[in-house]
Amino acid sequence: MPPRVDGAGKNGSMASNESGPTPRRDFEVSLTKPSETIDVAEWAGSIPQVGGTPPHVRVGRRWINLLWSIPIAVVLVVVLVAVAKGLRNMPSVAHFVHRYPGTIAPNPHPAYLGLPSWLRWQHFFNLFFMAFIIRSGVQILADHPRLYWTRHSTPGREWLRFQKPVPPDPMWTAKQDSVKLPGQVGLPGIRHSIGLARWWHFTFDVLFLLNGAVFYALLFATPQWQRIVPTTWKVFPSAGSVALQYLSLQWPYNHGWVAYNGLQLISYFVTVFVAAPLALLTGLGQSPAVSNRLTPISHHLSSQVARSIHFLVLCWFLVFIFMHTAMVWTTGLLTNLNHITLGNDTSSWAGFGLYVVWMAIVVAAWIAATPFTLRHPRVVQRVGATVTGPVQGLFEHIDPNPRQYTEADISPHFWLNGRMPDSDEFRRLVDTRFADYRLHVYGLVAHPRDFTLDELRSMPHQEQITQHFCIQGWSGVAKWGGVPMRDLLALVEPAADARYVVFYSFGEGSDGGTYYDVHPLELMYRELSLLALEMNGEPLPVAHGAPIRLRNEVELGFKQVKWIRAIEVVAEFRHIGGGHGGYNEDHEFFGYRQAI
Ligand SMILES: Nc1nc2c(c(=O)[nH]1)N[C@H]1C(S)=C(S)[C@@H](COP(=O)(O)O)O[C@H]1N2
Ligand SMILES: [Mo]
Repeated sequence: MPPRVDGAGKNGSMASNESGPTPRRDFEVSLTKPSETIDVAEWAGSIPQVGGTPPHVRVGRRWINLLWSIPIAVVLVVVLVAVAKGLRNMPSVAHFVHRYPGTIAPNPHPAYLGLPSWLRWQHFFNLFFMAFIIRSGVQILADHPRLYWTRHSTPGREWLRFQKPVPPDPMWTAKQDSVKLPGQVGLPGIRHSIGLARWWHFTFDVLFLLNGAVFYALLFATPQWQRIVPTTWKVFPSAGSVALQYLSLQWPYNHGWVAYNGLQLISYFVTVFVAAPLALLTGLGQSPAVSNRLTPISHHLSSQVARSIHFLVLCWFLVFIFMHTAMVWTTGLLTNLNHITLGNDTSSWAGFGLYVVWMAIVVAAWIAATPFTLRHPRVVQRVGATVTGPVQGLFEHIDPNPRQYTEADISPHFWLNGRMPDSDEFRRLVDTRFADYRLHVYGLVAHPRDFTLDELRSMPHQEQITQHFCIQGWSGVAKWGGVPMRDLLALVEPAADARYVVFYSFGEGSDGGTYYDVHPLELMYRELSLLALEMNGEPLPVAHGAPIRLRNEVELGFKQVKWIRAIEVVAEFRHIGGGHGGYNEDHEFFGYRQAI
């Protein structure tokens, strides 16, 4: 559809346009209103609900199906049990177990006994939050079901995948690479639902972290910390002895009311003081704003390494939850449940009753979460943005260092994403090497103007080697060359009430209607905010956004609009498209601010 050139704008920003030489071009008419509920058949451009593969791990050039680990683990356990049973018949081992029975009992001061009510409540909240963090986390992984140890995301070089090898098709996009999870595993459980999954993940992360902060504080304000912080080296032989006792199928005596055994001590300590903080750090390590700023760290521990470790932390939590629950059930279920629910040391059924209620709440919320998300995605988006928006906003203001990467860091493969423009107008522009291309810059500016590519090429030129972070999880380093946004803005002079900049594309989004995205004007003056005309020293390839794409290095990939046809400066964006600040924000419930 040709742009409207009649100046009949609907955002009331006419005043500053009329003074300019170029008539106002209203690209808003080609925007579409998004749906407010999710119809799975039409979701994300009717993406087919196709699943992935069993996990495969790469060893050198070979890919091994991890389902093999199940029979291997069974055989291993049988062998270990046999070995443990044999060992326990040896006098020296019997002596060792006698010397280190498992629990290093502290002074049984009354303050050490049992679990106080704050701890029992926090345990429940923790369990509830973790359930949703894990579910939504797995959903996020499914949007790019590959893990890497380098920042490059090169197909074939991943160490783990839940997807077939990347097909040789040069136009294969990251969106096509996403997989569907079984509905009750992922949250929301449909393909390419990462925008919504992230809101669940981040919202419950904040709750989990607040709960954890209170837990840390109260733990050390009371003697409770002594339950899970080892204070003697004896914890190691004790843990070994306990492991041997379990493996020989003779359970050690359970002193849980008074103190934990060595194995429990170590696993609780690692979970609370290693795994949980590591989850937070590796989560933040995937943020473009954080990673681009903390280059001394992120140069080695790139966002992909952070993502891989984040996944391994998930594995730790899953194993921990499984073992923990198995132990609760097999080492005196009723007493154990009374400890953690009612805080008494009896074997009545009351604690079991409360446990059933707890679990019923978790299961009910688990079952309701997907239907709720599909019916009220806008609510999920709004709540998520309210809870985590302030943090995201804060991260935008960690100024990234320019040119932190070198030519040697440039990624051999840069994934493609998005839907190529397919209009005749664009095809003609490509055929004529964009000779008739004009970049329309208008809105709340003193001097609205159309730029030819040659004019843009003759403007101040900047090069930057930066890392691109797709919301889906892949990343890539490239050298971008072009016109700094601050130089373009200096020419058109935004009005005093200008606050946002809208980038309109030649391309459509996956549900049809023009792809666009909104950025705060303030971020456009950053050193690295660039209209890129070149990629890796060559004219920008069409697939990567020719003739022009945006670079704003503190934000995720979907905000880097490709195939830019117009830039509008506005005071607010509620009236543009669906009003949420961009195409993916409108249609796929992403966040307008995505510095994480
Ligand atoms: N016009 C337009 N721009 C777009 C998109 C799109 O779909 N349409 N996708 C975005 C997303 S999700 C990403 S990750 C990057 C991908 O850029 P690349 O294809 O150069 O890797 O472009 C962004 N810009
Ligand atoms: Mo993306």
